[in-house]
Amino acid sequence: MNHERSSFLFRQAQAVIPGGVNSPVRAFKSVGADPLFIKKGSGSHIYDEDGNAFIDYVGSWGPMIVGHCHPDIITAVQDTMTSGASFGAPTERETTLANMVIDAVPSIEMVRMVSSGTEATMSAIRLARGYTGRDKILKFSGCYHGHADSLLVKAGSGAATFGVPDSPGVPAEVARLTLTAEFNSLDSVRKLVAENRSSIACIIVEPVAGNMGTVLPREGFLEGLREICTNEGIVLIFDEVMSGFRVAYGGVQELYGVTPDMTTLGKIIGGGLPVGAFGGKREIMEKLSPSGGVYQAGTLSGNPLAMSAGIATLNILKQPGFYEALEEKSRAVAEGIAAAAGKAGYPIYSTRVGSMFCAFFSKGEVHDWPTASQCDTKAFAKYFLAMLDEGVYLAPSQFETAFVSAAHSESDIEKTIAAAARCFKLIA
Ligand code: KE4
Repeated sequence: MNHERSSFLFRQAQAVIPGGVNSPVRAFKSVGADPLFIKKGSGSHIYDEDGNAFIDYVGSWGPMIVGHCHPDIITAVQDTMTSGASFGAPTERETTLANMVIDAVPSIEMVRMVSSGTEATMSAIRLARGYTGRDKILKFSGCYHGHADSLLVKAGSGAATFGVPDSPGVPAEVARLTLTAEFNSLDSVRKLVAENRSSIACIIVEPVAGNMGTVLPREGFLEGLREICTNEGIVLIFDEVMSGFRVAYGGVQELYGVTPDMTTLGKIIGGGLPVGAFGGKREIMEKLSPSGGVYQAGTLSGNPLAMSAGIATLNILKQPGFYEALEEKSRAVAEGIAAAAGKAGYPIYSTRVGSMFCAFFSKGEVHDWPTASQCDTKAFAKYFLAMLDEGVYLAPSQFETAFVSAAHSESDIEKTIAAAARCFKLIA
């Protein structure tokens, strides 16, 4: 497959954009290849600058759940554009989308729009700190919540319970306030809570983890977090930037029946335009400026274009049968790939929740970061590049999630499974 123009464009980009990309994971570093420059998308496909076509399982890392260039979204954005992209003043569309989010997400009584998932989680943490008067936060290894300083933190080594920076530029003093537990380990949470009693403002978790590959919560894990937070006066934040409106219209909290105090959203609610949101109990949200003292702001927050794309997207998602049809396609492709791997003599550990799925190159079960990090990333890279040659565009990292859209056809899924069968044979 010819990638000449993409490589030429990548070199041009590298001269003026750090690493040649505006977000690191796009650089294909962990798979050892130049990234493809995408010219256009349509439905379940994307087309690169060399004219190659790909069945797309990245979907812009989650937003494109209805597929690329959906006519309803194009019309909504075009119509809005003719009356103005942004005013920096309230518009009715913001209230319309707010009401749609409130109607959909069990935990949300009030919601604030922002422009990215990072802004949503950063703001939710500040609000939890302002609401509780506490400074520490608790997150989980392997979970990613965007790049705010407090969240680019890993567990301190040895007995140290305080966090250490996970990136240069994050001050040690900031990192010390972030505690890190193990996903699916309530014991690790209880230990940190006991050692930091009455000083933890919030626990933030991806209720279905999507940033170490797709890792499911074990039975009782989310319920246990809910109980700990209720008993300790800790704000429970579900970071559903990826899973919100993805695994169900009401997200993981609808699917698993566990209601957090706050929820962060992004991706799908913007329909491909920049939107993030954080919402929750009225008594917490009313602490936010200008009704309360916790400051948060944004020039383009809730801008009409992004709101119209989000409204159009959610209007498609709430159609009867949308998630049932997506569930069927997602089951077929995830199970088909796993079966192909087994048949080729290269068993993988396959996970899926709704239209989020992952093939872990691991012989054992994956239920947290320590088990996910044992995967054979070299074998994954070979598989990824072989699938790319077959016209299947997966996330360029073992530690990401694949997404199915409503636009994926039966033929797309059959082609994907057949391609996987050939690729697993190559690497077995
Ligand atoms: P953004 O700031 O990238 O909009 O959202 C950050 C974020 C927050 N919470 C969760 C659960 C997320 O998955 C994300 C972003 N996800 C990554 C994909 N692993 C975005 C891709 C990228 O970084 O380019």
